Amino acid sequence: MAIQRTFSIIKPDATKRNLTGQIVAKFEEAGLRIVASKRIQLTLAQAQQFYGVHSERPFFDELCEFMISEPIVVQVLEGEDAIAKNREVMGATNPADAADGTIRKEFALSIGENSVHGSDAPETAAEEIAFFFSGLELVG
Ligand code: YYY
Ligand code: MG
Repeated sequence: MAIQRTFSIIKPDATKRNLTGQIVAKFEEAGLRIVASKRIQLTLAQAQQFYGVHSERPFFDELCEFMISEPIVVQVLEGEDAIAKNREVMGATNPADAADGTIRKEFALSIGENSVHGSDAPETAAEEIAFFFSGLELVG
């Protein structure tokens, strides 16, 4: 596997509980490098666009309201097989199903308030990075 970049969000439940540093440490311990990082607060329109693929799902409104409820930290992570590695470090969507040592097992509050987002494929990683960052902000 080659060096990849993936997109990550530290979600409102985690920024609110001051867990940003502990979550970043998990990425770095797994060999993922932070090549871009910023703290922002989404508008409702931005949250709806970002999660547009889920617009027909019953949890969509709640998800978007949650994502705008507090600041988030958006990041680009780089490393060997970064997309899969990040998903591994994150753990399963539902913290009840997440493996020991994963971010969601340790920190997530529920399936909705689950502390982190991570891209699921090369195409979505490229789209999500471009949604939040310009090329000049990516410093490898
Ligand atoms: O990629 P991942 O975040 O692990 O899960 P997705 O299936 O893409 O869902 C995105 C997001 O939606 C999830 O992180 C929480 C929320 N969600 C929910 O609130 N309830 C569900 N049953 C499924 C997902
Ligand atoms: Mg997803």
